[in-house]
Amino acid sequence: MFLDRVKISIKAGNGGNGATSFLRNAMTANGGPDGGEGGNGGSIIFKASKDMNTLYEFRFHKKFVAGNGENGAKKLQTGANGKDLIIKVPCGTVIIDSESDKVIADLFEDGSEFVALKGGKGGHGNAYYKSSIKQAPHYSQTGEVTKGHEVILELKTIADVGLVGFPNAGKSTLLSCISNANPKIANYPFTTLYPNLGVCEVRGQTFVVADIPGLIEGASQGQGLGHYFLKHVERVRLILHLVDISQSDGRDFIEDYLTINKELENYSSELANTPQIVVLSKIDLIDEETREERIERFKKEIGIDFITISGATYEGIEQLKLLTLERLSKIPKKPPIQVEEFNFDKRDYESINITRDDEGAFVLSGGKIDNFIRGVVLSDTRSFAYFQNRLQEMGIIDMLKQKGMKNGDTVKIKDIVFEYSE
Ligand SMILES: Nc1nc2c(ncn2[C@@H]2O[C@H](COP(=O)(O)OP(=O)(O)OP(=O)(O)O)[C@@H](O)[C@H]2O)c(=O)[nH]1
Ligand SMILES: [Mg+2]
Repeated sequence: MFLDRVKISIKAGNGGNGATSFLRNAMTANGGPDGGEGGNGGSIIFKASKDMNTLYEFRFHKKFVAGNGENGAKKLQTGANGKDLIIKVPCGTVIIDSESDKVIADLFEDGSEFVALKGGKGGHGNAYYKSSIKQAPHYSQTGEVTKGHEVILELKTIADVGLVGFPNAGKSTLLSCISNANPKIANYPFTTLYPNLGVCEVRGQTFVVADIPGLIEGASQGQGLGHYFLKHVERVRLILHLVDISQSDGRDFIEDYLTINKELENYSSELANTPQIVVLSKIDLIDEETREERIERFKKEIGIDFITISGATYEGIEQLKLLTLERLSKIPKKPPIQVEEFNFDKRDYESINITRDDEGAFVLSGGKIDNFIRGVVLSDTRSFAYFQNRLQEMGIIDMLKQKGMKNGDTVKIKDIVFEYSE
């Protein structure tokens, strides 16, 4: 079974909590703070692998969660970092953010990596907060909790050459003649159900050929299997357009040629503009006279260069390989899709917003506030005093005053509600 588009969910690991702890042993009755740092969460990383050629592995496995960071502990023990999760995908996998439909990565080269989600930061332990004026902080910071996201993986095959044509035109036969691939060949349409890749070697050089399932009229609109697979032709540099000149399926070969080109055009102008070599196939099935007559017709009605081959007698195969190599040498490789840097959770550590609620209370929100509040465990009056000091230091009290806060006004920060007093 071939699978080339799948939606999966990913989540980076949470950061571990920092610890609140004080050194106590036989020698020290009242030691300093020794709560260690929380470990960072693991990241979600995609990695391209040439050993995979479908997304089949994602058929049942759709949820990917990286390891959480461990909590810090006493004696300044730092929590272990969560394990990164490396998700292997075939080369040519495009990663799309499901919510915005934006392409966020194109894993083109074998071994290339993309960090989709960074693990949550570990929280600071109380030892971190020790200072000359604050000898015994009674608070620590919780780890950053990460959010899950959905992404679509879409495989867009990477090959130098794509074999395109009607079903039964002889594409798979040609692939088996020119490359190491062993595709299924049969005398019925739609034998090939997914792209097969083969490596063709000519004069010490190689190129990759993709055999694409047969196209029919309306393929670009979803007829047959075509539309499904046209995306696998998007990245080829050169199309070998196979046309069954023997007309073994009873259609007119010139009509076939025009129909396929129209489908490529309907799909995208880029496909229509991809260089082609027209390959008139199955010449062994017609006598010389018919052959000449049809070739003349093609020259007259279409008037572009072509090559004739037979996958049965191998006539023309060597010439086709050489011509393909020669043409490829003049066509630059297609680059990966250019993507802007994408950040799922644009981590905002800077913003501070002040609004008033229905009761007139001052409500604080924003990234800087969220990050700050992570550090607040209001377990005792000392940590509340620290909290107030920090509000002062961060300039938040001044900002609130500018917005009209006076003695006795209520201030809300997430779950914390207090009355301001000078
Ligand atoms: N005599 C002769 N038969 C051929 C030639 N090329 C292909 N065939 C036969 O034509 C039939 C179809 O060939 P395939 O290579 O499977 O055709 P295809 O284009 O891959 O077809 P789909 O995968 O269905 O799109 C098979 O029976 C082949 O043996 C040829 O050059 N000469
Ligand atoms: Mg085939």
